[in-house]
Amino acid sequence: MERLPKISIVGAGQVGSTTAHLLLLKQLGDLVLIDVVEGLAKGKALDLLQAAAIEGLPARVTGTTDYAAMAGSRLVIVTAGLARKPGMSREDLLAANAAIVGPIAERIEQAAPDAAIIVVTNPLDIMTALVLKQTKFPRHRVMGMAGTLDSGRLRAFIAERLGVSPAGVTATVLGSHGDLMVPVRSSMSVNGAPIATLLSEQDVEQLLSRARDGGAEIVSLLKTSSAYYAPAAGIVEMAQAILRDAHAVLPGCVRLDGEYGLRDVCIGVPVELAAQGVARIVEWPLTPQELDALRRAAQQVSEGTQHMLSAAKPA
Ligand code: TXD
Repeated sequence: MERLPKISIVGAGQVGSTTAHLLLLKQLGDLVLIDVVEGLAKGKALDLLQAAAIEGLPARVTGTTDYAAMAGSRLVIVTAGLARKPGMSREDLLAANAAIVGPIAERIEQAAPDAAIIVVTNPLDIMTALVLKQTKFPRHRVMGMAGTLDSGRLRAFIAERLGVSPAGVTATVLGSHGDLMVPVRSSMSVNGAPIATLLSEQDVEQLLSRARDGGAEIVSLLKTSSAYYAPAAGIVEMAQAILRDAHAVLPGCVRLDGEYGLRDVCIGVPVELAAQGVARIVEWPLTPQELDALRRAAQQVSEGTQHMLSAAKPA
């Protein structure tokens, strides 16, 4: 059986296991699931192996509690941590998830020093900064997933509203994963027609606000968990671009070193994804309003990151 690139998923909960299933169906890698809960990753791995047999697909899937199993991974996906419950903001998860993700980053650095990392745990932008700091990896190998999800949500709502296929909808969301997401209105279009020619300002606002609250809408319906099918699809869109060396331009959370006039902050911008991870940060010609919104988002993430890092320092 041909060896595929090794992909490790840390956190075999809703998002982690759904991601594993999609990766397996797309035959993108040999999978290792890791979770602190005894038996959970192993059980999910067995279930996935059996699903693959029914699909007639070759699969290597293992589950363990041992971080050393990440050794040799091309890609590590971090989904470990708490998810939101109704009424909680992503920021409410900060302290608890920092205490989970910080040590995981150190284990990745030890076990898989050459891997690219996709961070998924919330609050996303701050967790990406934490993983970057703890692993000391170059910035092109540490990225956060949120923009592909938020853009997908927005495309779904636009397509539904206009009764068209989402494949014809172009809409990208940059900025922070949360209230300060930055939809790039200037480039939103449907089958080549600018959005402003198809929908009123008020309609567009309504769709943007539904996309912004898309996660909370699902949390309030599910009550005991948050979304996982679309998040997994957003992760796999990025993973596929890396593993297939596609040079696809997608929104991703990366540390900026002067791009968009911003420095030392992890925030969602267009990135070209290829075998090495982020091959390039793409600087789109944003309108002054979009640029301003991106800077405001970056300011908030930067303050949150500083707060977390100073709280994590020993007294
Ligand atoms: O757009 C995005 N970035 C997001 C982020 C979209 C959806 C979900 N998002 C966040 O991902 C969410 O707010 C959470 O912070 C994570 C994971 O969400 P999920 O819905 O998968 O949560 P679960 O089902 O509770 O799974 C988390 C798993 C669970 O099995 C724990 O036992 C495990 O994480 N966990 C750990 N695994 C390994 N190592 C450690 N230390 C650990 N701690 C918890």
